[in-house]
Amino acid sequence: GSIYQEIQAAKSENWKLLAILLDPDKIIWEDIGNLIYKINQSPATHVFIGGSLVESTILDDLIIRIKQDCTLPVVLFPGHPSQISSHADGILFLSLLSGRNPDYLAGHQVQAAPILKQTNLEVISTAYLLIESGRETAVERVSKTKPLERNNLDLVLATAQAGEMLGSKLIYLEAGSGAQKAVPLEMIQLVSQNTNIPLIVGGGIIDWQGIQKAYQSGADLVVIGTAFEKDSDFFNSQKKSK
Ligand code: 1GP
Repeated sequence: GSIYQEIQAAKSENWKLLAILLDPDKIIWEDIGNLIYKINQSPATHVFIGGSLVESTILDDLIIRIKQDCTLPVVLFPGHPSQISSHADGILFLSLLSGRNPDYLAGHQVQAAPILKQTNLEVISTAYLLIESGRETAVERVSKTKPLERNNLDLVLATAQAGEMLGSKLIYLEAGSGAQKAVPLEMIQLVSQNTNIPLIVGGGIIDWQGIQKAYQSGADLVVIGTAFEKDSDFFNSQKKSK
């Protein structure tokens, strides 16, 4: 089935999903075989590829290489329309609804649409909400938008619900890569209980307990970037020490 159908099925069956996020700018090419091995050993169900900057030119090569040895769906998580590769399986078609920068609400999407039409990528419309997480994150800096305040739960919920009403298929609550504080659990709970589409949560989750708490609060898919990037044995060591 399609990537989205599988995510929907997981939500309705309460199976939890896990994405490892790889930033092409941070890949050490010499180590790629080992990295893919670790992904295959991990509980990940998806590989997300992206980053706020992505200046690297290895995007196509990286995805081709991953797909040689890894059967997980590869989903683009782009920071810019230049970060599209027809070698992936799908793309999160993000609209940064937490901000008011027209480029990130609709401009980049207009740029990307004709490119995506030339590919077979599964395009998954995603309401992307950046949540305040301590210090400024790359998403905030690059998009020149303000995150939603952590304690303004009403505004976060209204934004997520607006995304659903606009036709988004997923909601992504994002604290930002390497965030000091992850998305608050009560926020995950409020949004998951008051929307009907699958919920992705990521940013600043650094241990197994953080992953489990996000799931228990209602996240359907958790994204792990930095923790795995720093230590490709992350999932092994976490499960043993649990
Ligand atoms: C960032 O949500 C992802 O877009 C992952 O964040 O790098 O903090 O795991 P981390």
